Amino acid sequence: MAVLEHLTSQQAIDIENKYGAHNYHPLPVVLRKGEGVFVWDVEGKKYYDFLSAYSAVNQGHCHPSIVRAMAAQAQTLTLTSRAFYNDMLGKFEKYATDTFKFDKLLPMNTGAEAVETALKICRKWAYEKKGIPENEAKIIVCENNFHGRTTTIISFSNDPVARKNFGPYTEGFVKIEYDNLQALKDALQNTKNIAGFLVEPIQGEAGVYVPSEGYLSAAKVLCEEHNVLFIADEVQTGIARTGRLLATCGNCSCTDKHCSDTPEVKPDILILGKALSGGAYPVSAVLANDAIMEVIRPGNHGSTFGGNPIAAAVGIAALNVIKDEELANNAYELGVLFREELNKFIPECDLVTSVRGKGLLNAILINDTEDSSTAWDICMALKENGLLAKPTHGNIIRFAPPLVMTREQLLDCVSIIIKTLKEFKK
Ligand code: IF1
Repeated sequence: MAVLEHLTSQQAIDIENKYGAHNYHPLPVVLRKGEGVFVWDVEGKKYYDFLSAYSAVNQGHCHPSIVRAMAAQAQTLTLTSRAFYNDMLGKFEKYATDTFKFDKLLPMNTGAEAVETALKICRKWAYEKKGIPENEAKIIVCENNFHGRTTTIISFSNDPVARKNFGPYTEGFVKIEYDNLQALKDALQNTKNIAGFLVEPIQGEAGVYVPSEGYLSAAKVLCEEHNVLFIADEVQTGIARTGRLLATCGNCSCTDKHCSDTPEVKPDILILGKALSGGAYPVSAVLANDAIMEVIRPGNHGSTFGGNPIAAAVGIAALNVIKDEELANNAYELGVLFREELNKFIPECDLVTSVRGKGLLNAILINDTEDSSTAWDICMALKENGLLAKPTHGNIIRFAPPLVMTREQLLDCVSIIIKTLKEFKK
C-alpha cells in the first residue's frame, strides 16, 4: 500500500494496529476532516464532536482565524529555539499575562510539561524563598488526579494502569482526598516542609467530579495561612470550558457575565494547555507573579519548541477567539440548557442516574458497574447516530463539545443523546 493512498476506515485502523504502539483503545472511527463542531470520517459520515480532543478544541475545529495565524507564521518563521529571541513570543506573553492577570508566563508545549514546570518552580521557590531544607520539599496532590503521563506525574497518580511497572517513582508528594478541606488542613498541619498544593478545579478523568461550592477558595485560604503555593491545573478546565475564562476565575478582569457568580480564587501558579492553541498546535504555559517566577533563571528550565513563533501566533489567535466570540458565556448558557434538558429525561430512564458538570464540561453516570461495557456500548450507539463521545472510568460518559456550538445544535445533540439512550438495549 502506498503511504499516501486513500484508506478506508478499516485499513486505517489496521495499519495503526500493525505499526503503532498499542497505548490507546480508540472508538473505531477514523476522522479526516473537522470544521467547527463537526468532524467527518473517511467514508464521509458527519458527526458532532462531543469530546473536543479532551477540551483542546474549545474554539471549534480548524477555526479560520487560528488556522490563518498559524499558516502565516509557518511561512515566515517556525523555530529559532530560545538561543535567540523571536518577534512573536513577547507579544504572546504580554497578551496572555494581560488576559490572565499574572506578571510572567513560561511557555512549554504539552500539558504534562507545563505541570512538570510548575512542580519545578514550586520546589525551587520552597528552597530559595520559603527556606525549606534542600531535597525536603513536599507537594500535596489529590486522589484520583490526572495531570499527565511523565514519570514524576504518574508517581503521584493512583491509577494502577497509568502507574504499575513504571517505578521507581519520584518522591516528595503527599496524597489527600479531593474535595475534603479537613484532609488538606490535616496535611498542612501534620506534614513538615509543604511547598505547594496541586489541584484540578474539576477532576476530569475522575469522571467530571465537581468539588463542593467554596472548596477551592477555602483551600486557597488554608494554603495562604501555611505559606504554601496553590497550583491550579487548568489544562482541561481552563479557557472558557466551564463557563468562565478559568474555573478558578477570581480577582480577574475578564468580562464573562458569569465570572462573579461563584467567586473562586486566584492561584499562585496557573497551568494551561490544550485550548491555549484551540487544538491547532501543542501550546502550554505556566503563569505566576514575579515573586515566584523569579526563582527561574537562565539554564534552570526550557524546551527546544516551547515559545516558538508558531505557538505564539497560534496562542494569541486562540485567546482572541475566546474573547471575540464570548465563548465563556456561550459555554455557561449552553451548559445550563444541556443539564436542564437531560434532567427532564433522566427520571424516565433506567440507564442514566445523573448528569453533572459546569459549563460545557459534563458527564452522565450510567447505571451499571464500573467494569461493565455499557458506557462503551452507548458511545458506539451514539457514534452510529452521529455523535462522538468517550467513556471515562467505566460507567461515566464525558460530554465536552466545542464551545462554538449554537443553541439549535445543542438541542439537536440532546435529542440524539436521548434517542440513543431510549433505543439502547444492553
Ligand atoms: C490522553 C484524561 C482528559 C489533563 C490535566 C494535564 C494533562 C491533562 C488536567 C496533560 C491531559 C488528557 C490527555 C489525554 C486524555 C486526557 C484526559 F482523560 F486522561 F484525563 F482530558 F480528561 N492536566 N488530559 O486533563 O496534558 O500532556 O496530554 O497535553 O490521551 O492522555 P497533555
